Amino acid sequence: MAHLCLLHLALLHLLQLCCPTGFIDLPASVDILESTRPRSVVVEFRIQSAKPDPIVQIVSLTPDSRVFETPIVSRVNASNIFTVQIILNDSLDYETVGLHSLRLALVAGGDRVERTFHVQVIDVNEPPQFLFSIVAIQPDTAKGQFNIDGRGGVMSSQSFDYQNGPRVQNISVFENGGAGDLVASVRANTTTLDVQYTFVKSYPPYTIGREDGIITTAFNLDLESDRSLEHRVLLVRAFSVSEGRRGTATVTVNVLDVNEHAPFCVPSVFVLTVPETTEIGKSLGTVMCGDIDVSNQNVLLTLHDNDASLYHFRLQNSQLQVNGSLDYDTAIIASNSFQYEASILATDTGTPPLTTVIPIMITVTPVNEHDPWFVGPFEIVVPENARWGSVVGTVKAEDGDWRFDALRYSIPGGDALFSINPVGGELYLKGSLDFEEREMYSLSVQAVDFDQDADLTVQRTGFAAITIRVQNLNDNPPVCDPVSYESTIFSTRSAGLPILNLSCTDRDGKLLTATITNG
Ligand SMILES: *[C@@H]1O[C@H](CO)[C@@H](O)[C@H](O)[C@H]1NC(C)=O
Ligand SMILES: *[C@@H]1O[C@H](CO)[C@@H](O)[C@H](O)[C@H]1NC(C)=O
Ligand SMILES: *[C@@H]1O[C@H](CO)[C@@H](O)[C@H](O)[C@H]1NC(C)=O
Ligand SMILES: *[C@@H]1O[C@H](CO)[C@@H](O)[C@H](O)[C@H]1NC(C)=O
Ligand SMILES: [Ca+2]
Repeated sequence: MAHLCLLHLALLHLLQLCCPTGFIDLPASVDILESTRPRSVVVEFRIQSAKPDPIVQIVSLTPDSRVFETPIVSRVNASNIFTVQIILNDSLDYETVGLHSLRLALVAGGDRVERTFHVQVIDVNEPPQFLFSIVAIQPDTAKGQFNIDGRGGVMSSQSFDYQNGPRVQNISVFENGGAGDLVASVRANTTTLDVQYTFVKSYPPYTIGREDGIITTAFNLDLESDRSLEHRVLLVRAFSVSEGRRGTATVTVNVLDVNEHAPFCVPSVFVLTVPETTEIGKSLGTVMCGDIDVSNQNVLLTLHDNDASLYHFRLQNSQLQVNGSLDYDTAIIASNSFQYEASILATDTGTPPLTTVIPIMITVTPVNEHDPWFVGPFEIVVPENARWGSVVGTVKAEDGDWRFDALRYSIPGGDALFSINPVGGELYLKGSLDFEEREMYSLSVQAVDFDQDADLTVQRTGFAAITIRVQNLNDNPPVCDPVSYESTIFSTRSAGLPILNLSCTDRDGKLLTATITNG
């Protein structure tokens, strides 16, 4: 029983404790001379693994580079011990990166163990280093003076000494220059002919000419499709195999936005029909604008009127509102098919700014707002001999609604003696007048408007009382009593005695005079 138990423990030990997967003697860090040649072994350490094919990966490397090759794992003997070598892939440069931190993962079957490992680069003073100068090839446009059509590199033309001068060159290029656009030229200050230029690591947007050190864009750099292009730090290395020397320069490339896109707005046009009585402050809609360009996404909205629409609209927080009473009833608006025209300009903040125009076309519909009113005459004098059918006068009414003359005249209930022309307002006599019978008539007339409202059944009426005065004419002869008189008087009749008292009247009521026409 005790033996069995021991055996059992030993098995357990073999299975679980004997050979856990792990790093055996990986140091926390190693020091390595900056002058160490590529292909040299940086570190060799052991791992153990129960599984036959362990692999060791560099999970991450800070700073990111390709300085190290993929670790090489080899089996030592029949045991579970393996050796791992990390080999230098490229030359080191203390001035660029002094410390590389590697995160290593040992993966064996389902097991995974991670460790961090540091490579400390030891500075080797190995003058003369290359002296680099960076020279602008494109027009030497001074910073801040670039403009939209003068595409091209903008940079300091100051050269720098790798050892003593500024370590970073700041280059600016405009976006959308296409593939192959010149960015900068890096040149090693040496007479050696076999200088070659490379990027320390790959920067997909850029390529560098191996022989000439000319950095160009690998594809069209469009900030609108990739914002991260805005700033990129490029490490450029030059090396001479014959001289066994090298140097590194840091080039910061800034991609400047070009204002290529005018703002886009919704709605892109306002076409509305509203009643002329639409109240002030009423919203006609809200404009929403955006801009694709990365550097000028603010959009300013301004309202532009014309003479007819001046002050009638306003913009309040992107909302188009009625600002002044709209009117259907003016000749100006009628001449423009009852349409108010204005526009909203949406302007971005680019240099130079780009603008999108949002046309506004607001058609007003009529509302019958006013009763017609009579302007006179309100008193008409008609000679009593006016003939049947003659025009005794013309009344006139007006209206505040367009069209102002869209009126029809009538006499409510009709009249026995007068009629009116519905269109012209002429009053006709349809009987005869006699001052002696009736001196005055009071006539009620009305004017009814039409076509002054979007709803054609909406009509309004104005009334007036017209006084018609009959003008007296001398149309009746005097009437005397007696009509004839015959009498015999004595010749001795004394003078001065009355013979006859004539009583005469005249219906026209004039002062009468009598004269003896003969005898
Ligand atoms: C296998 O290698 C390890 C490490 O070098 C060593 O300790 C061990 O004795 C070797 N085993 C045999 C069987 O050679
Ligand atoms: C480099 O240039 C860009 C664009 O002109 C500017 O925004 C940035 O501040 C500059 N950086 C340095 C370090 O001069
Ligand atoms: C190039 O190097 C020489 C000496 O090595 C130095 O005198 C010269 O100023 C350098 N030129 C530039 C442009 O840095
Ligand atoms: C709106 O109307 C007021 C007067 O009522 C005027 O002072 C103002 O300028 C108008 N606004 C616009 C944008 O036309
Ligand atoms: Ca009216």
